[in-house]
Amino acid sequence: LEFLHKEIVLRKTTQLKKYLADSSVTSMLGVHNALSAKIAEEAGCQCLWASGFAMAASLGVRDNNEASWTQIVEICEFMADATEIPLLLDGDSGYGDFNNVRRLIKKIEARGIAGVCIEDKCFPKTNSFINSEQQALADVTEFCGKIRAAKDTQKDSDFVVVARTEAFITGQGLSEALDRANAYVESGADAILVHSKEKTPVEIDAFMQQWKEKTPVVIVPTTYASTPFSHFKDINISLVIWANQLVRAATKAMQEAAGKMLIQDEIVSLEKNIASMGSIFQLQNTGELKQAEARYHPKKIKKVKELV
Ligand code: SPV
Ligand code: MG
Repeated sequence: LEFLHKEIVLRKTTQLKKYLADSSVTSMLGVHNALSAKIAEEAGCQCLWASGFAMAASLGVRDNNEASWTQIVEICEFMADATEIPLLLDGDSGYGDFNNVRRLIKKIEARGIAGVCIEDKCFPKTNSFINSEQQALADVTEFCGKIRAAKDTQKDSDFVVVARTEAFITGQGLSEALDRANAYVESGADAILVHSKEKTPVEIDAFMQQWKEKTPVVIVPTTYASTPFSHFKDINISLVIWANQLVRAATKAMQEAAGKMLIQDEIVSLEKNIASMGSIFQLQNTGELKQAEARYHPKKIKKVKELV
């Protein structure tokens, strides 16, 4: 029966592809390590965004490809191992040229990552919210080569390659965004991520009005987060990425706690506002190890009991 159950559960790649294809809009939460990934999953999140910004921040470096791609893949491996839901890697500009992209795809597929998003910026990239008008877009032909290289390399036919255009971010406007999106779809992209830093979804609305392709569209409404969620469904968005709110929530909580912990009287009041040790043991699936010990190493349990 266990075998049968395993057969029925969809592969993570297939799950992600379904979220892109179905008519409803799915929220993805941006995560930066396995703990945040697990927390997002337990909150009911259906798929995860391995945020380049958030992973960089958690490593204490900038979102400028200061962490190497193998360091990023290592974090993603922990996230994928800790969760049952698909993980989409923010693969920046692909960490180099088409050949680096091929190697990336080979390695992330082997580690259970369901898809990658590659953006049309140059290496090393800069976060979209920093001096964005001065950022150069990648050459279209060269970027299309990266998308084709990714699609030709994947072994699992459902592995997802999202092409992200920064045309709006760099101030290039609608026709550039559309031309690029069309070229990326022709090169095999499974979805287009169109990014905007406007306070309202004006650019996204304009893009969606013209976007006649059936290819799913992904957005990151960090600056236009106050838009009613139903609007995204109305304009046929497939995935909405809440990219950085979890790392920001964690940062503020830790800043507040750290400040209080240095004042002795505050430690007691802090206790009721922080996660219990038990809840962290649960996130680590500590109970499973106890069960495994009973099954595979019962003598160990006996020994521990004798000691106490
Ligand atoms: C990320 O989460 O790293 C992103 C989204 O790429 S953004 O920071 O908005 O560019
Ligand atoms: Mg990023």
